[in-house]
Amino acid sequence: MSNHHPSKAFDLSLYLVTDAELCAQAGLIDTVLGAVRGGVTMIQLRDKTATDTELTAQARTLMTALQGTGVPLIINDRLEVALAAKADGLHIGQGDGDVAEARRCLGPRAILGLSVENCTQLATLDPEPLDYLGLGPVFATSTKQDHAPPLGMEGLAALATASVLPTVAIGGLNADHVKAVRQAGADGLAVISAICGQADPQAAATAFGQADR
Ligand code: TZP
Ligand code: MG
Repeated sequence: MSNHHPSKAFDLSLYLVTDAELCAQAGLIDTVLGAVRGGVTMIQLRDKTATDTELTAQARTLMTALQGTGVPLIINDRLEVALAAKADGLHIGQGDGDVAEARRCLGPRAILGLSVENCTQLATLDPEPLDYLGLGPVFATSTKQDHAPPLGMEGLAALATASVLPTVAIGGLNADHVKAVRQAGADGLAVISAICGQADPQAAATAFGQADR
């Protein structure tokens, strides 16, 4: 994998981003563990409304639950939470703070990801502190409010091809999109509702692996 910290192993193939509301019924931990049994390779804890204290408690519980699975836990946006919970990494969006500063705080071993929504953002970023890019939204989605204009598969391909970093596609994706996303040149798919919102998160995750052939 062509990142700047070759000792770090991570696999973007199927990247589950959590949503508190969509996970509420099955429970956050059970949703995540089911998804991991179904083949999810990365977890991002994302909750725009929880306090740092609440999110840190959830992150610590998830870190313990994920021990031995080899699946890293990434925290969305909250550097302080990532540090307090000793999570495996942090994912930040455009305007969520300075990437170089985040890297300095987290140290070289943490996985650091950045969301990229268009060619200008890609052309102007410094890849050095980063391990991967999230590219999206590929399609319009109701899961994220006020998202950037959708890229479509062609827009995704343009960004994925131009990126020097590994990439994961996000936004309106489900198991039917596995082939197209791979053909566009992305290393994996990141999903919320295709797994979190489902009655059986393990089966929902498994469907992505079965589509991959
Ligand atoms: N960033 C871009 S789209 C999105 C995020 C967090 C939401 C993806 O949710 P879903 O349900 O997989 O479309
Ligand atoms: Mg953000």
